[in-house]
Amino acid sequence: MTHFDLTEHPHRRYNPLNGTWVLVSPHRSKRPWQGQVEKNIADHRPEYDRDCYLCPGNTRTSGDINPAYKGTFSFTNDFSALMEEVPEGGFVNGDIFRAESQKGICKVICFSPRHDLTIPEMKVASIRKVVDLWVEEYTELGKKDFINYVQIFENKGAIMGCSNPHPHGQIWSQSIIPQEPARKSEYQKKYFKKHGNSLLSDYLKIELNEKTRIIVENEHFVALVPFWAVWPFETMIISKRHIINIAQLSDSERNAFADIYKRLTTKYDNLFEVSFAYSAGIHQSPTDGEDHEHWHLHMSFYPPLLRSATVKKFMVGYEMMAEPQRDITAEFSAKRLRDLPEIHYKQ
Ligand code: H2U
Repeated sequence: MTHFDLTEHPHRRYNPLNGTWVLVSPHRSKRPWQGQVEKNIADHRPEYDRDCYLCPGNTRTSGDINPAYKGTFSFTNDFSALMEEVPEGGFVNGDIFRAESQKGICKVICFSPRHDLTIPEMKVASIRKVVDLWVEEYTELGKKDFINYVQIFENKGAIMGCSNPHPHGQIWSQSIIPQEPARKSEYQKKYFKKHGNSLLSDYLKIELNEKTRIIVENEHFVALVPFWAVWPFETMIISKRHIINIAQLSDSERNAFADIYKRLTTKYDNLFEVSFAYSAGIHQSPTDGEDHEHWHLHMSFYPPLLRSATVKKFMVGYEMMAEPQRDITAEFSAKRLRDLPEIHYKQ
């Protein structure tokens, strides 16, 4: 028997941010594969679409008319999952049945007036306006008494359930801290108490030294495939400085965030030469007024694609019944993304 090798042998990897595990089976990527290798799904969109409910000047389903916006634009979701006016209360029946009422505000944010662009195709200066809007919304929503957590996210691509290709994201804010950020809060807090540093500051030090999982970096941010990634091309953008939320970003950090967001998503598009689908979201400190010095701002990207423009990873079988599993290693995925050009394939 040879020595254990992360690139050869089945193993489990631990996610220190939420205490979960992923099974990694690198030997399986050597098995024969006869799946599709197609690319270039044609996607020609006009700059303005009169049927799009997010384009400037158009009427939404609610009857509201979008302003003739030139940069970014946000509005309260006409079909909000959470609402402001909900009676307090809930339902408890013994230790088994539990329900609790939940208040919140959901917003839609348009990244650009241009219907045909996506983040990797936008200019850094325009993406900077998206970062500014995130900060504004996080701050304003977070100030409200009944809002204790603000989740900023982007669903990109029809396979991720995105209903409209116009570049946009969403913000759901609510009165409790939902389970994923709550777990991340708990694990980061434990780490911070024990080590006196944020978990992601210590993690970044090792990654910046090893370099095997880094895709791109700039003065203030690093984009990498985390050691514990579940999705084949899962990535994270982590701030180099220990900041707990986007409201703490300096002017140059806001520009750097826009820069790395564009560079990472350009690599994504270049991977299979297709507009790369993902769900991405910012994890940061809750807005409940408590002390959150253990939090470290980061943005996670979960793309579903595995081998080509259409071959997707499914979370099925063992993964639904037991725990997540991947074949290609995080290091392999990072190298593939790192080695891609930074110029968008459509240019
Ligand atoms: P997704 O495509 O990422 O699901 O986001 C679009 C959101 O836009 C969706 O949540 C909202 C939907 O509720 N929407 C409006 O608020 N007004 C409309 O006129 C159509 C869709």
